[in-house]
Amino acid sequence: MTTRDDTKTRLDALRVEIERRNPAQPEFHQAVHEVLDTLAPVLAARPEYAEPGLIERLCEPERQVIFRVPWQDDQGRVHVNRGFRVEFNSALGPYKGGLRFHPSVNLGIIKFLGFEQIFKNALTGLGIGGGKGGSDFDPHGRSDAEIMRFCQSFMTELYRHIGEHTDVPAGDIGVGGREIGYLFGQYRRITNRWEAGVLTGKGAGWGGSAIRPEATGYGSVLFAAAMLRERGEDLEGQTAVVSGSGNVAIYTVEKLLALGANPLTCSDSSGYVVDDKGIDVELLKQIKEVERGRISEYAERRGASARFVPGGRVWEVPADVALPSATQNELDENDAAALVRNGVKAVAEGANMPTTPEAVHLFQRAGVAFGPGKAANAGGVAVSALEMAQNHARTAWSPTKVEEELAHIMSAIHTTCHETAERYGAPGDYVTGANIAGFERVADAMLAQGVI
Ligand code: NDP
Ligand code: 2IT
Repeated sequence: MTTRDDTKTRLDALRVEIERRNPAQPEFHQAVHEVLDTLAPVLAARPEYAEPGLIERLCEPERQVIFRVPWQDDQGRVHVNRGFRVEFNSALGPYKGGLRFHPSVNLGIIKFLGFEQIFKNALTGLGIGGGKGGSDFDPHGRSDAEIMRFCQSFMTELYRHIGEHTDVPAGDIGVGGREIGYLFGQYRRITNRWEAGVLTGKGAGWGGSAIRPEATGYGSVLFAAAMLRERGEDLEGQTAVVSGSGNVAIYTVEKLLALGANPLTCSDSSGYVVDDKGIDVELLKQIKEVERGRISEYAERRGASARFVPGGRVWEVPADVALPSATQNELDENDAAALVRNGVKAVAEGANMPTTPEAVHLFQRAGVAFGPGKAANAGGVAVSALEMAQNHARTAWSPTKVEEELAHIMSAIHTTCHETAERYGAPGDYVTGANIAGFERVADAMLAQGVI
């Protein structure tokens, strides 16, 4: 019989082996460790999951593509970026996951994101596998024409690896509706196919789903509300700190306001704004979505209630709820200690892996409800899967219908994580609940489909 000690020894050995075979990929190691650290109870209880090679297969991408992306700027200078697509696991459906354009992108970052995506996508209950891609291209300060040429060059290679039944990319940092438009145009041109389901996050008039832009932020607020409700509290009337000011942060702020909470902050890589009256979401959208400006402009235009703190971190602002919605490892142990000191009750990760492992443990020890990204931010990819369903049926659902579906999916994810954590002896631990519940679904499919 396999004991928990045997399982732990095996998982520890696997961690060491994964570090050895994937050198210089700290974010990938971090994401894998976080999952492996929580699997011992399920491997001990369900011997079929301890089958040799299952976890090893899960931690090795099915396919990794790296390619050159040459493009010309407006002055005619040639730039060479690197493109990535990591097709991690397709046991549950076509690879599904976003594209990130940011100078920090490298293979390790894309692998961490693709690995997380497997479990997140499993938690949605929909038929989507896990993948991720992107480029070290920096879109900041680039003209529309430069962005278009870059996207066209990127798709000129990527098109041969994707397809509605194979791999379906979407947006992430630096990739929103504009970029998806240019990518889709080039795919259509090269393939001469109107294959709407090859990308999600498309425009409303040409195959996009209602509520896809809003879905990640709305979903993470719904997840925070569900965690609070579990503790007999209501989100209404609570103050919130939100980081980031991109797609996820904007619709997090919008949903907080809609549910009667008070979002006090948002940020970008230059610093943060705090607004004593609560963030004005229309002004935020104007500056960030329409003008593509900097967050300091919000404080300049908002008046006396708001100020800009250059270089600061939103976590120093006291609040009841925290929603990190910018990037990985943006909330460390010191930030967590400050939030706990100031009485934070719940943290829901809108971003992927924004909280360092030390900070997660600190929240859990302090009894703060902690919703990991693979559960809390799954609303975005869930509505992407609904977009694929609409494309397949050549139909378009109303915003009301999509929003109802999203609310239903987020509530089901919360319940699944909560119940799974309890079942495996970790009540209230949403990290364990999310990892085990996602793992069970993928592992069952992998076992049924044989050693491939
Ligand atoms: P956007 O590009 O729209 O916005 C990103 C925001 O985060 C910007 O405010 C940006 O500031 C800030 N940011 C990015 N990188 C850094 C950094 N290294 N340091 C400081 N600030 C940074 O991206 P999204 O809102 O789409 O994505 C935010 C997070 O949510 C990511 O972790 C993403 O993986 C995750 N996510 C996104 C989903 C989606 O559907 N879009 C779905 C699920 C998760 P600046 O402009 O100054 O760089
Ligand atoms: O991290 C994520 O879940 C996303 N960036 C969204 C992926 C998607 O396919 O919609």
